[in-house]
Amino acid sequence: MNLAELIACLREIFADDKVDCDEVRKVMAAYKSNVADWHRFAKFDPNKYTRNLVDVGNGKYNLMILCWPEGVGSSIHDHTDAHCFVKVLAGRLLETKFEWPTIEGARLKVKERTHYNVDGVSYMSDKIGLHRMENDSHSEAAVSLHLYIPPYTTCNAFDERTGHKTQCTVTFYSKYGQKVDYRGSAEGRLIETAAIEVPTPRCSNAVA
Ligand code: 2CO
Ligand code: FE2
Repeated sequence: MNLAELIACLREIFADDKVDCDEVRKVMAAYKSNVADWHRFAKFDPNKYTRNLVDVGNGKYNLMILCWPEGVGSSIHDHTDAHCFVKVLAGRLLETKFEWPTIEGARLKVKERTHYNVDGVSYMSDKIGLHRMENDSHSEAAVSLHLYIPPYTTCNAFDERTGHKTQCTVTFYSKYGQKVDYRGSAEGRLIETAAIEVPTPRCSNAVA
């Protein structure tokens, strides 16, 4: 299965409104990272992680590629009631899961810390708590594939020491392989658009 075939599978799964998390996880795990599939989406910024949109699945989900320079991590954040699947495509990522804050002003409690290597898949949701993803390597960049169901545009970031919450807007560095220009519009515009070509679904074959 290549990336286009993975997308074909996801679109087939999400033709229905119900999300079967096990099925989604299996499909995400069945795809094996191949740089030839995803390099055109993997656009890095040296100072922050970038979010690069790959597919929106008829508005049901956002599939994106995140690029993590050495030593770069996310804030501690929630996922606005979306299901979140993360698959590592290159390098290694550290996920730290936290409990939701319960005591005002108290330090956030760590639930677990897990490293994910290439092709490892993690699942997260607001039911589980909060998380931070980071590339804690000082010598190797990381790339990951993220699936959010349904898509979201704002989330909350949390201060680790106090649990204090701040709303933030999430944006795309590129869409469909084209860098987004945010000058003059909050939505951003593309210089040109190009969609990924998706083959006829062959989901059952791919997952079997
Ligand atoms: N949720 C973060 C984002 O959408 C990335 S961490 O992995 O879920 O930017
Ligand atoms: Fe996240």
